[in-house]
Amino acid sequence: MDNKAKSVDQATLDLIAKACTDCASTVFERAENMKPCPIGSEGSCCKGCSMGPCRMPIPKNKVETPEEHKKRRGVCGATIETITARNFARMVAAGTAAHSDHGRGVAELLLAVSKGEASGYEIKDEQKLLALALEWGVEIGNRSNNEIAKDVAILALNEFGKVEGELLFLKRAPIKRQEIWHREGVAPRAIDREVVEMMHRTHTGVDQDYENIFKQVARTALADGWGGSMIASELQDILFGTPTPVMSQINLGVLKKDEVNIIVHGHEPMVSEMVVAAAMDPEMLALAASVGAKGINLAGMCCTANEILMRHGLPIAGNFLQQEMAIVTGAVEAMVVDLQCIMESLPDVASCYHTKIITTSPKAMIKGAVHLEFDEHHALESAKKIVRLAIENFPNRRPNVMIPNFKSDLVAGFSHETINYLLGGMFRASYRPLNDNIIGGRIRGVAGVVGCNSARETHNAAHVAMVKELIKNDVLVISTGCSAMATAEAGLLVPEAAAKYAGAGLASVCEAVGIPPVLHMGACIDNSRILIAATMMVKDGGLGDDLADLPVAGAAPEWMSEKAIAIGEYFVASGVFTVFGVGWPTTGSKEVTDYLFNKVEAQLGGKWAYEPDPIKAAHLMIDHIDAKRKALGIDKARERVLYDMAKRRELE
Ligand code: BF8
Repeated sequence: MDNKAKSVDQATLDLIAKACTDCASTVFERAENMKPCPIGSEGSCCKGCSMGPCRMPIPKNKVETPEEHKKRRGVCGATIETITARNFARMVAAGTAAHSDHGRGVAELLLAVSKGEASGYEIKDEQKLLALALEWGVEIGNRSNNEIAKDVAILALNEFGKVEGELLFLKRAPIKRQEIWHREGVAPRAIDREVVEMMHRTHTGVDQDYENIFKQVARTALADGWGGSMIASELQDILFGTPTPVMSQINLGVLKKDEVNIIVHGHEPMVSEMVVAAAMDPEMLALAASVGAKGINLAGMCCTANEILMRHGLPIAGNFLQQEMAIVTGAVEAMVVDLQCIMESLPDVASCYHTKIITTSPKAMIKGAVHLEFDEHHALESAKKIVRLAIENFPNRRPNVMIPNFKSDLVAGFSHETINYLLGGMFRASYRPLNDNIIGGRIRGVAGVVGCNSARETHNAAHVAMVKELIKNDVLVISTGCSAMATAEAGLLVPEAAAKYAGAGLASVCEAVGIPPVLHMGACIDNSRILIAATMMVKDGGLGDDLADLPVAGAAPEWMSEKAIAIGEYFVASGVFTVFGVGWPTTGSKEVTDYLFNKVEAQLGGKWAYEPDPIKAAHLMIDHIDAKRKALGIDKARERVLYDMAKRRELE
């Protein structure tokens, strides 16, 4: 691949070139040297036992007869349908496990805080704690926040392994959606149980009916979206604050030449929240000055970046494919990582510079990194150790520093509470104005564009092209994860982007409310916020009585992670049409692929699609939105209602 085709972001291109000069090997180079296995990528390889691996690709250049298809089996007799379904199912189980184990960690921290065993942390959003306590039937009365939080944390932890009943958050969904889950037998019981059962049923010789496997796939993914991820988002808001709009900047140009640069990378905000506090500590600032630095500059990478952006307005250095690039600048004193989406190559890249890679979790160590295990019971002390190590590394900078002069402004912090408030005002917070604008036709529909970068595609290209096409066609975009960062780097996350890129209807609403056409809702676990926002749209009325009735669609145009597959599956199992790009992992079986792309809709209301061209994919979403508008009877032009401030006051 020509270097220019590796990214649409100039900062990244400049650093890819610098990495070559510095002899640092990066993901872009490795992707060129390692072609994807054609059999594995279509899901046709089974390595579930020692009789295989059995490789059963669709015969090339040849139409398979039914007889030949029948014979296409693994040594144990498994059909290609079972094998592709099992492979897909295990991706969903892994993705769900990752998000949910994160959620469990937050619940454990809340419990420790409530018992006074985690100094440095506190309950930042009392309102949200009380609302959740009320929802879960925890007594409030005259009890202290800590007493209430303790009960909430225990109930949250119980969601992972409870013996009876279903997940508590399922009750948040529209009634019709809950009925569909019960009708189809996919309502999740306990989070760990669904993951364990998924792994059991995909073991050799267990579930051998792919449609039955997919029931458990849906149940497992729902245990992520309406379970583990939702617990993580809710409890993080309680502990660290519910996001409200913040301005900040993104891209590698946020690094500073004359300051100690620390990058926090990964997913769980427990570490990064304390590193933020430690970096502001006068003792640390004095230490930085003593080594000749003008200050301490903290920036984020991947979803940890989204967490500290949403709550502190701290800048983002980049998304998934930019993690090595940050080190290649030569200006990063320390990259502090916790969990997930962390490239094992980081210490190797860092060996060409002075950067220290610091691992903090006993669950995720890397050979060649410095391991400073984070102790939540003495969090600030742990964080100071990390910051101190970074500061002491500042004098070791080598001469090969190059910080690209690229960064973009952005506005983030659109939790569903914030959207509610922005649209409806403090006294009548609601999604009514959004629904009215959808019914009236100014906003055509809503798209959730989420997910990763993939080194198999031009970095950020599909995110930016798809989102531009959607907003041009009056589709409001809500975004999370690396996708939100991609569009932020392209300048789409500022209110002015509405006038520049959005269709006239969407632009007029954005202008009246003062929001960008792309709303940053947070990290990947915060896709659960999208589920809640969609539920609120149903509950506010006029757009049907189920999530599947809404003129909405989802997409992950540059996905790479198993977590993305779990997210896509819980979108689908919640009734949402969801389009993925890059590649599709079940193409080894036409029958399974047809089930996911078509047949599943009759059962769950949502379905998958695969379209690598982002513009075509955007139009699949727009066509779906239009079909839903037609079914709702709102496809004809109607009186357009625009709720500006005067109109809102009138209502009040
Ligand atoms: O959880 S979008 S590359 S950083 S998996 Fe990873 Fe994908 Fe980025 Fe966040 Ni989500």
